[in-house]
Amino acid sequence: LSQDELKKMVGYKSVDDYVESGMVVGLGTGSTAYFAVERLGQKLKDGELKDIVAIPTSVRTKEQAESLGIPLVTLDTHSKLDVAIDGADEVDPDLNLVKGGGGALLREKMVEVCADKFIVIVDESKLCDGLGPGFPLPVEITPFCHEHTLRTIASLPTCEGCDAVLRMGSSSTNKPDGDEIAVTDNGNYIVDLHFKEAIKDAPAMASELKNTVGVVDHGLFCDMTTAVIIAGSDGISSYCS
Ligand code: DER
Repeated sequence: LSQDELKKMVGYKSVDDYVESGMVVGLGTGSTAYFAVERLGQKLKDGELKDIVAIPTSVRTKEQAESLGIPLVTLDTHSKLDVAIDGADEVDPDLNLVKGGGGALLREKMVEVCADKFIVIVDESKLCDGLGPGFPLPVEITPFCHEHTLRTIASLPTCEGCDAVLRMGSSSTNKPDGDEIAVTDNGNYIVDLHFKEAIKDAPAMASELKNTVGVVDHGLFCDMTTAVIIAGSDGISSYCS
């Protein structure tokens, strides 16, 4: 099975297993969440699901959902969701996550902290023993004095030894494909923190980052995951926190 087929398997299964008619659903961002959004649109269209409203976590998910006719609302009118479904860049054994590879971490976290259930959908390549080395940790920062903020982050005790890199090109990929600074949906910049060793204390790093003036939020999603659905070459497995 190709990686895309694995992503489609878990994207579809997450909707089949966790979304019921009448729910308020958070829609994640990225190539795996794309399939969950596709499945939701399909089931609304064929009448299997009714009376769903959804909250997108990025402009591109909003556009995909609109193209599928999924009714959309915001947290301003629906600040409690039944379920949110999203991908991740890394999942550790405690189901803590690194997210933000697609540049959508702020809206994702805002939506996903409001969901009764947060379902993470990944292919097996995202599993790791410790967060960090496998995928750089995205940190969303304000554009004002961003070089100063980048240096401040790099010198934080919990981030010691990291290589802090300003994300260039499009914010949705950390492949620098241009000489422009990447800008998020919220008009902010992203610094990607490259670690050589596994992050020892993710919650401590999370709070230190959050308490740094100029940092808007970061891609550590700790103690948020309800269940992770994993597609691997030997089929689908899921783990609950
Ligand atoms: O940017 C994000 O947080 C995405 O959800 C990312 O973590 C997963 O994207 P993928 O499903 O395209 O790998």
